[in-house]
Amino acid sequence: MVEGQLVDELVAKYCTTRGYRYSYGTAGFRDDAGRLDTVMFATGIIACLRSIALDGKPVGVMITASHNPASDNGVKIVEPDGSMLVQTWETRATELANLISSGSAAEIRRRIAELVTSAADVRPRLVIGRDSRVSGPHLLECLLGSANSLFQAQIKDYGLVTTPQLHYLTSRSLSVDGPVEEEDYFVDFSSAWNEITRLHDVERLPSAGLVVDCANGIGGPKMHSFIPRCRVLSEATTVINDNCADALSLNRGCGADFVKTNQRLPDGIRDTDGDSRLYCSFDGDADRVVFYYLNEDNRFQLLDGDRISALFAYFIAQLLEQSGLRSVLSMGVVQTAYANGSSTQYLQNHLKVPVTCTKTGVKHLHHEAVTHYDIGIYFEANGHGTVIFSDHFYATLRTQTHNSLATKTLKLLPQLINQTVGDAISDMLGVLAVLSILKWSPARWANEFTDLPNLLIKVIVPDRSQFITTDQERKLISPEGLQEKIDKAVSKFHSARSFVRASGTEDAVRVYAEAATQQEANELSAIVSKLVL
Ligand code: NG1
Ligand code: ZN
Repeated sequence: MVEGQLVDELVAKYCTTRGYRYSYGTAGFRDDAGRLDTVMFATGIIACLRSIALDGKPVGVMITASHNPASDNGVKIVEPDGSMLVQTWETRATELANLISSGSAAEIRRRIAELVTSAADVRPRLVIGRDSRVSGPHLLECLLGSANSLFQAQIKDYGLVTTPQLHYLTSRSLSVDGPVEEEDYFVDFSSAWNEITRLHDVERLPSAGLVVDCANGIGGPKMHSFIPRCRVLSEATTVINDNCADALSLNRGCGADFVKTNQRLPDGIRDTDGDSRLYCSFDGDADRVVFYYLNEDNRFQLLDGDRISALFAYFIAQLLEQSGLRSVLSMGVVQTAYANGSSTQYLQNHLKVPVTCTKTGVKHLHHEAVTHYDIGIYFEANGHGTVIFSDHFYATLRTQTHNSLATKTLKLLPQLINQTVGDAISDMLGVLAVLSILKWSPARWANEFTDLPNLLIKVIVPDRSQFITTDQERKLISPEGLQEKIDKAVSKFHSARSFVRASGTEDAVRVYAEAATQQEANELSAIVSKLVL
């Protein structure tokens, strides 16, 4: 039985940000860091209850606001297998955070007592990590306030880690008896890289070096720990924007989101640097990556999530063909409506690979990939994604007695790719391995197809909840009549497409427009943006 007085004391101490409305969205809770104390306290309770409901299995908690400005923060809960929190529990998290935020002292006391006493007599286990934001330690304290005082949880705090490291370490804590350390992450992925590059006699990258922009986030120090363990890369890689001690520089003028949204080089790279190098940018918590290079005219060329999907699909289809497994193992790509139309055409018509479209948010893409394919490749255009391999994939490869180079490579790929969630470091290794094996320069990779010109912008509207979509967010059903107007606008342009949806992470709607020329895409975007206001 929990003492009412204890609850009162804890709420008074840790829940200082009351009176706000919170929502556990696509990326967990995310807000200005100064508004999150109550959310963290509530998340401590929900994470412990989730672990108890799963018989004390380790549940992950990551404190991060990814690519958002340095003044924001957030938190998300990770299932013991490393996947995102199941949806029914997201609702519970939202309800509890709002009750503690806005309920009376008596209501809060009653609800928390109910939750704690109805839980089975199991000691919960939490695996915790945070990105480099200065608000992290304080928010962690609020989370521990409930997890320790109400549940006496068993806690493994990994301190500063990337989001994908936390997912990986959570799933390892489930599958391994004994201690799991951050070192395991470094060893597992660097060993896979060293093995696959040795197998293919890779001695150099197919570009004059690699430059990695770490968004001045937690990816910087992690890359410095990781890269020296990787053959070839240790000599070929330069890490920039790695100053996570300068809190305010996080995601500012650099990082995957900046590069993708502005379609330009980040701070720290000049267009006079054109020297056939391959560049990539991580976001603030290193779960996204986009690549780029400077072409012969020193012009910036982006290689985004659509390109990464296409590269993996091309390479794995070739391996399946070579090992005679193309008809035995199903492979498909999952995209969102933001995928460039050319990439979808390329996959379906050129590579003959099935493509499915889902709602925005990696949990939707992940679910689709797991449900439909033995090899499910999914990337959002912004560079967030991974490749996942089914039990049938592993079982099939175990029965392959003739180990050709292609079969050996297929066996190694799942070890190189962090399957729990999109991971900038591991996705980067995957891309570099494929490019090195194929001996493809960045320009050769870009040559596979030409993107349709497009524009993605944010429009601030009075109430974004009015914008309700259907058909995987490609069509609006509310506000009434708006979709018909958008369709009419689209019909005036060539090879055009446009859709509008409310952002799940910002108070705005997003307008996407694509057309045969950049001018047409811009014009279409301007027309649709006016329509939504
Ligand atoms: P919203 O704000 O719902 O569009 C953005 C990204 C998503 C995803 C989430 C989580 C775009 C268009 N949207 O979602 O792909 O990454 O953030 O971080 O890039
Ligand atoms: Zn991120």
